[in-house]
Amino acid sequence: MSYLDEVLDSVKEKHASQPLFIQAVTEVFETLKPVIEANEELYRREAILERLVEPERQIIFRVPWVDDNGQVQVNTGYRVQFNSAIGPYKGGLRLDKSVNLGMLKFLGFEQVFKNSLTTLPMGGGKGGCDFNPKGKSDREIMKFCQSFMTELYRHIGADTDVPAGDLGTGGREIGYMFGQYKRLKNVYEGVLTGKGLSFGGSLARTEATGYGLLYFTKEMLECNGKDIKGMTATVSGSGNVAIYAIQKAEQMGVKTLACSDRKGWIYDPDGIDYKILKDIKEVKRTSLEEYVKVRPNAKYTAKAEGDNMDHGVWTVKADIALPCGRENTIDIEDAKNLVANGVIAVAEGANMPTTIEATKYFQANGVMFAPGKASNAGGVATSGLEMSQNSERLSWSFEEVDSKLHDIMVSIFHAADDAAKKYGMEGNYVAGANIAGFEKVVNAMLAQGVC
Ligand code: NDP
Ligand code: 2IT
Repeated sequence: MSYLDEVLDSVKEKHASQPLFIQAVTEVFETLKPVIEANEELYRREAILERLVEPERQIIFRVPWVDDNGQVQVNTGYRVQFNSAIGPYKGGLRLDKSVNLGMLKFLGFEQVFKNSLTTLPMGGGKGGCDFNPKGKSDREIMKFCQSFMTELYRHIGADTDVPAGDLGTGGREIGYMFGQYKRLKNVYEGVLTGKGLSFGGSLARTEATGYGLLYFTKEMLECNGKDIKGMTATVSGSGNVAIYAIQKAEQMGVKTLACSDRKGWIYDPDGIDYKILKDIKEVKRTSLEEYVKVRPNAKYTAKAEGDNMDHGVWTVKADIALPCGRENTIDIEDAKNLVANGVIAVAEGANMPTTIEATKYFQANGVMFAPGKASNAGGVATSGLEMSQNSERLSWSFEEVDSKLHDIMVSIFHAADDAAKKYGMEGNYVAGANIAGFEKVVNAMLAQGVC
């Protein structure tokens, strides 16, 4: 049995209860074959793959807090410090009732490769909590964030581990966590990114993931002889990534026809108005149902109770599909619908929103497919730029950060494209991104010895 298959089998056996982690490792390993085969003896002796799939440190802790009724609530908090070969651990904090260790290991594993692709010195990590922010008052969110940080603070630091936002964690939560960190440690440092602009945040960080996704998509289309201007798009999700993807799409002359949230989805034949969307989801924090009240031509469709999928959005005919909600929300049926409707490109704004089967179906049918660890890397890349600004105690202008973000996304596309070509898999950006991300991390690991 090949070294790669041996390690993959052992991951499947050892972590059978972590299906998302197994899925993430499988997708990466399948595409690394040519690189591993070329160096099999060395990698096996150095146990490179075993080390890559084993987080350096996994922290699990109790998060007690008091709700508005005086009731004590208890959640489970996590930080997975996955790999620090190329820099301090870096990655977001997810707040959602579905959070568990396997989910954070999948996200942390992806983050290692993604951060490597950004060209910036950042290792990979991820954290979060099974806390459900939905329906909580502002005070409850603050009390939760303070309790979460009361344990997390001892494990992080500007040169150790720098968390940020992710699904369920935005500027409000980062602000409360930063305040508590400062109180406990008595140090004012760039320990979190995505901070408010008055206390060390970077301009363009809020917009970065969505903007970066479109910069990547435009470059990918251009290099395949297509002009993004005049195209149509569909988007899943309507949170941080989705909102700014829709805004940048509009700036590039792309009309977004549909987007979704947990409860339902909207179709707007005139193109989704991102300002209305932003007000509903970011300011009022309410449901997409509100959108159709102000846009009479738009249509709202409710999802069935408990449905995590975005099937509705993927039935709408469009040139580009941008999954920006959560994992595994484009399955094989959705992929067939999209291909039948003539989709040209699929670019992941979320982490692993497409199943492996659906990804392969897109590739087999000539659809350009941009994997999240490349196409959504603009968020963490701009976090890296926030860290640089914090270190030099300066703030760069919006234009300066945005232009660096643009250049990073273009360079990530070419790194993935070149690596795919080098190993005879032209156009397979999944393989290219995995290989390019892997090579840098592994070279650093080998140089640093057994650790
Ligand atoms: P947000 O919390 O801002 O938005 C998430 C969106 O997804 C919301 O519209 C939410 O619906 C929807 N959603 C969440 N859970 C479900 C579910 N179970 N079923 C259907 N829809 C759901 O998160 P972000 O926009 O920050 O993150 C979105 C994705 O992008 C995640 O995969 C995240 O890991 C990834 N990502 C985020 C980055 C960032 O910088 N924020 C960077 C790179 C990747 P509702 O509005 O109803 O809550
Ligand atoms: O998945 C991701 O890349 C993020 N949630 C952003 C992480 C970060 O550190 O900005």
